[in-house]
Amino acid sequence: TVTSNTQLELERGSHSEYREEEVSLSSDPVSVLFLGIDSRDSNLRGLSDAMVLATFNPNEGTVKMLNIPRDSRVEIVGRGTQDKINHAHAFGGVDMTIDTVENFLQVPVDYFATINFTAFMEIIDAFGGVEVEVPFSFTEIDSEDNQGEITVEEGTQNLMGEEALAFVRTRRFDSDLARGERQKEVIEALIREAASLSSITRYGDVMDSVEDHMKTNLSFSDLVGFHSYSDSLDTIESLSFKGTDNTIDGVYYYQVNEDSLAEISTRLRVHLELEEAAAEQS
Ligand code: JXD
Ligand code: MG
Repeated sequence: TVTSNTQLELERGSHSEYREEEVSLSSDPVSVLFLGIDSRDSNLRGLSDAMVLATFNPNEGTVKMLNIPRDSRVEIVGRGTQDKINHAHAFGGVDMTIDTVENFLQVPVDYFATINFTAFMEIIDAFGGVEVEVPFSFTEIDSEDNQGEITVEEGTQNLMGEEALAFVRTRRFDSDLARGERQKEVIEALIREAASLSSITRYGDVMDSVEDHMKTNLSFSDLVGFHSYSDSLDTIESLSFKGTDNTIDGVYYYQVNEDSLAEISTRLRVHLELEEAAAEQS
């Protein structure tokens, strides 16, 4: 059974402060925040260097995914300061991270899944690897930060854990924004796998193997309910913010463009059926 160490209740209780009642992954439009922590050990403390918010609409059978750049300058809810969004996790764990993301986007975060390097590699290996489009050949540090240990070749590749981790971590050949696109590509592949019938028996194995290296408020029955998407899942739309580089007192930040923030917030709220789509312009 899936028990255990991976399950975590949020301080807020059963539902988001941005909702009136509890929702369910199998029957309601919901959001899931995927967090990748830059650590290996089981305490799951550290910076959330990978942040992807996915919204799922079962009425349409559609998914949207937004990467939140880790250097985005936002209000850290509970501290009242402007800081990089990935610092919320170091200050106040997943609770502060969710409060901060909700306040920034004005969108409820219903579920979360937090993993570290160890869990990421175990999940990818349990799924038999992940097929991605590698844009250029590169050599990177491995999961223990040993230099030059991992080489990934350009082209369509099925990457196992170590290589897949290098693929979602590497940024020095392009940028943090570009690796955010790679993170969405990997999550998309995992979502498609998770929706397919053959992987259902693997949920238990995956959840057991990751143990202390993953925390989530998704239950096993939530994951099983996710199969309601298996027939209909054709479009997974990828969303990205527009923004500018901004250095303040020598510290680099990403400044999300306000119009872009408002537009994406509205699109996610419409997808979650929290508001009506604006009438088409004729
Ligand atoms: C050292 C030096 C020096 C210091 C500092 C790094 C450099 C320096 C030398 C060595 C201290 C450092 C750079 C983290 C980057 C990330 C996070 C990735 C984390 C993950 C992967 C997550 C990916 C996803 C997540 C989503 C998936 C899930 C799974 C659950 C989903 C399922 C599907 C089913 C779902 C449903 C049905 C709903 C099961 C949640 C896609 C865990 C992006 C340097 C690099 C790489 N050190 N790093 O080297 O350190 O370098 O080289 O010797 O002492 O000064 O300057 O900066 O760090 O950018 O990246 O390393 O990695 O922290 O911060 O360039 P960085 P880093
Ligand atoms: Mg880091």
